[in-house]
Amino acid sequence: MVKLADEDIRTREVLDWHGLHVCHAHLSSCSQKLRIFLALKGLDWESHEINVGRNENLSEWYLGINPRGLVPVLIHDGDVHIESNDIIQYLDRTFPEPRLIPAGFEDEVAALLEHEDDLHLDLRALSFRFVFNPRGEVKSAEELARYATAGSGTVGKKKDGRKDVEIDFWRTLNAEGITDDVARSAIARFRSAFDELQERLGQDTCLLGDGISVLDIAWFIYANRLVMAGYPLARLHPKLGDWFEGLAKRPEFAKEIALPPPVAAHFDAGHKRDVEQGKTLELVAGL
Ligand SMILES: N[C@@H](CCC(=O)N[C@@H](CS)C(=O)NCC(=O)O)C(=O)O
Repeated sequence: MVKLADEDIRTREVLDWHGLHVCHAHLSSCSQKLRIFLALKGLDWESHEINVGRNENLSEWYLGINPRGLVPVLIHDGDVHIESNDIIQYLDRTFPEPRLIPAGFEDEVAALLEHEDDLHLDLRALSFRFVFNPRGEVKSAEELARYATAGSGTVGKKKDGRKDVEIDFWRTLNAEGITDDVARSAIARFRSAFDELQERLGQDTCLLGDGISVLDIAWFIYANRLVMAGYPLARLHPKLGDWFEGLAKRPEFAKEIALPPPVAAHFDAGHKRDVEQGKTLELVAGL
């Protein structure tokens, strides 16, 4: 559980925020996961939208809330919680009805969510290569310099190394983009994770039996992003494809994956260019 210590937090106003407040971003996969979770829980929360496209997450103000500069963040009665999977587990314990982590499965779910989080930079790499179609440099050298120095730089009072990993990702993206080799390795890791999930699904409708759990929410969002990137989910993992289609019809899920028309048009333009250049995800990975 990653609840920040008092000295980690520089933006002191949040200590006075009562109730549930969420700092989140529209197309962020971790934010989508948390918003679906909150909707299924029926919890009311106050929204603080952070525009990561404009790098608002790298501002002094936001780094004063989350020293890692990442979304989402939960502020519950002045306590600041970071890391989407920790936030979800915390909320499920704190507001147990309806349970989205079945009793007795807490440790197994925690381990499986950790596996999901381990693939997060792979998801980001594939998103930048095959979905987002960025216009120019995503984060300037100046913004990255501010990222390096703003905020306390500590989590739980200890110097935190996560920000360096993030900065390294953005510098590499600026310098060389997402290469075919990086894309292929990421796709291979997702393919093997999806094979495991399909096995886990067996004849059930959800990943932990027949009721929706946080695992369905988390993997649905990843599967959706991979499908957007052009990964042939239904062809390579037919049962998982059915599971995905079933969840996509539910209103809480459908709402999160709907794209505003201008965003969809921008993503389509990138995909069209990849098709013309013979550089779609399927062709790059030889699927
Ligand atoms: N392990 C973190 C990952 C959070 C993360 O990487 N969030 C992304 C959005 S999904 C982000 O904040 N990216 C910052 C950026 O794009 O500048 C979590 O689960 O909360």
